[in-house]
Amino acid sequence: MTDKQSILNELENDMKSLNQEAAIAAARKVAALGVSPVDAIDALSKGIREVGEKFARKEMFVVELIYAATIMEEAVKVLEPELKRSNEKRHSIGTIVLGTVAGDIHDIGKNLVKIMLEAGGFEVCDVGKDVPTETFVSKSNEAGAALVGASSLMTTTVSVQKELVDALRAAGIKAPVMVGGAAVSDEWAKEIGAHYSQDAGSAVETAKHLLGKET
Ligand code: B1M
Repeated sequence: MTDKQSILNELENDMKSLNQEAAIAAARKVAALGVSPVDAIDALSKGIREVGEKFARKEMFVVELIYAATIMEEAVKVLEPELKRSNEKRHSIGTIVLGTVAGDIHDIGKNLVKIMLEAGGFEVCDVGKDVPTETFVSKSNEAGAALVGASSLMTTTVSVQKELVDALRAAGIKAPVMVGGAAVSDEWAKEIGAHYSQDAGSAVETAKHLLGKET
């Protein structure tokens, strides 16, 4: 196995076993080994999703879920400078208002999407997590959003994305809406008049495509 593959396996396994110290140490080796920070985040994401599955099977407690989130946040902090360096920053392509919908406090994925969009040349107005629909609408107006991005991780909060699309249109805001998050699908996005993006990398491609800014 190559050094690159073994560091990715290490990151995934450190997350699964909730070993913060080892995960941070492995994240620090990523740049030196020439491993893509995006691949490193994918490996951590695989690990944290397995933690989520164990939680769903009642094999882990919520406190362990919280700890996994802390490990993810700390490891992303280590990887973030390299992530930004690996993408050339150009002039702003447009402003994106981005947040996690009301009732949902999951923001790790949304924060990764933000990092990638900024690195891809967008200006991001991050409205945060558990954001009331009215705040999305007012911030979109204020910022002159070219695109609105809404994340949702739970089956119980995806319906808020529809509420958001409807509220934006009712307020006369025509900006396209991009949706994503573990509980979202392409079918759902189409059903509510939005556009689906599966991960942080493809969010940049989708945003550029929606704004007609493909290179
Ligand atoms: Co929670 N949680 N959680 N949780 N959590 C899930 C989502 C769950 C699936 C776990 C499970 O049971 N298997 C489950 C939801 C079940 C359902 O759908 N109904 C769940 C639950 C139930 C809960 C609580 C209710 C638990 C409780 O308190 N009893 C509670 C929710 C409270 C609330 O929101 N009101 C809760 C809390 C938490 C923590 C606080 C402990 C923590 C979040 C910390 C944080 O975000 N700051 C947490 C975590 C870590 C998870 C799991 C394990 C991992 C989520 C994550 O960070 N993934 C998650 C399991 C899972 O997702 N399978 C789970 C890594 C991240 C990089 O991926 O967020 O999918 P993701 O983002 C990706 C893509 O989806 C995409 O790009 C990202 C990067 O590639 N993407 C977009 C995301 N947003 C996008 C937007 C876009 C485009 C792409 O355009 C705008």
